Amino acid sequence: MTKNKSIKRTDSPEGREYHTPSAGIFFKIKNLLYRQNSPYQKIEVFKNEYFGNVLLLDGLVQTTERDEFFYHEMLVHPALVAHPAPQDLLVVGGGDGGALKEVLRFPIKYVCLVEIDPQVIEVSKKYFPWLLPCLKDQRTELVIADGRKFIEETDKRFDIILVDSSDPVGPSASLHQKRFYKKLKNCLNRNGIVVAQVGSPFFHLESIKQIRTSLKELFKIVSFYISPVPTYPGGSWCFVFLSDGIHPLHTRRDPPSGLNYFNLDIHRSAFSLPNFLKEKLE
Ligand code: AG3
Repeated sequence: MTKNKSIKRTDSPEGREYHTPSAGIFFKIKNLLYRQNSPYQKIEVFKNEYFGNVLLLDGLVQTTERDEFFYHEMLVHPALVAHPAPQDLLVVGGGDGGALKEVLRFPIKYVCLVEIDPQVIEVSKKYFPWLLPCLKDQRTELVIADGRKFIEETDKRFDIILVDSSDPVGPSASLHQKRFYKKLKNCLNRNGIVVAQVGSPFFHLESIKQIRTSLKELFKIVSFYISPVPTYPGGSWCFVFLSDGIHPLHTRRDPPSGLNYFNLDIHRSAFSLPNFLKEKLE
C-alpha cells in the first residue's frame, strides 16, 4: 500500500487525530496515563470518560477499551469460522493484545504474537487488562521482532496469519507491501488464510485499490470485507481475506459465545460491499 497523504501524524496534545487536514476525531483527556517516544513511535495512553483507556501510536487511534471489540472480533473471527481446522496462528503487530484475546477464545494449539515495539507491550499490559492473561496463556508465544524480518526468517508454518498493523506510515509501512504478503504466503500451511486490515474504505480507497491488484497476483481468493469501528477514520474499516483454497463464505463452525459484535449473519453481510467500494474492488 502506498503512503496515504491524507493521514497526518500529530502530537495529539488534546487527544486529536486528524483524518484530513480539516476534520478528525477528538477525545477529552480525563487523565494522561502515558506519553513517550519509543525508538519506533510516539506512544500515548489516556483515559476518556466515555471510551475508557485509549491507545494512540504516532497520533493514530489504535484501540479503546469501549469499542475495541468491533475491530478485534472482525479481524479474527471471519478466518477462524472459515478455516477447516485452525491450530497454529500468527498475529503480526497488535501488541495491545486485542486480536490475541480473540484468537485465544478458540481451542487452538499455538499462537505467536510478533510485535516490533516492546514498549507497546509494556504499556498495554498496564492499561489494557486483557493482555496480561493472554500472555500467560500456555498457547501464546510472544516474539519481539520486526514482523517483516520474522516472516522472512521463520521456518514455522501457520494455518491463519492475522496482520494487525497500523496505517501505512511509520513502523507499519513495510507491512502494507506486496513483498510482505508474498513472504506471508510462504509461511502458510495448506488451506491457510491471511487476514489483514487495509484501512478506511472512505479515506484510503486508492491504496486499497492498489494493494488489491498486487494481492490478486498472489492469492486465488482475495475478498474484502468491512466493519464499523466507531473511533477509526470514517467509522468503518476494511479488511482483506486471502487464501488459495478457502472461501470465506463457506463457514465450518459457530463462533465462540460471548462476542459483542461478530456472528454468522454479520460474517455473511460483512462481505457485501457498498457500491462505491464494489465498483473499485470487483
Ligand atoms: N491496528 C489498526 C489501526 C488503524 C487505525 N488507524 C487510524 N486510527 N488512523 C489497530 C491495532 C489494534 N490492535
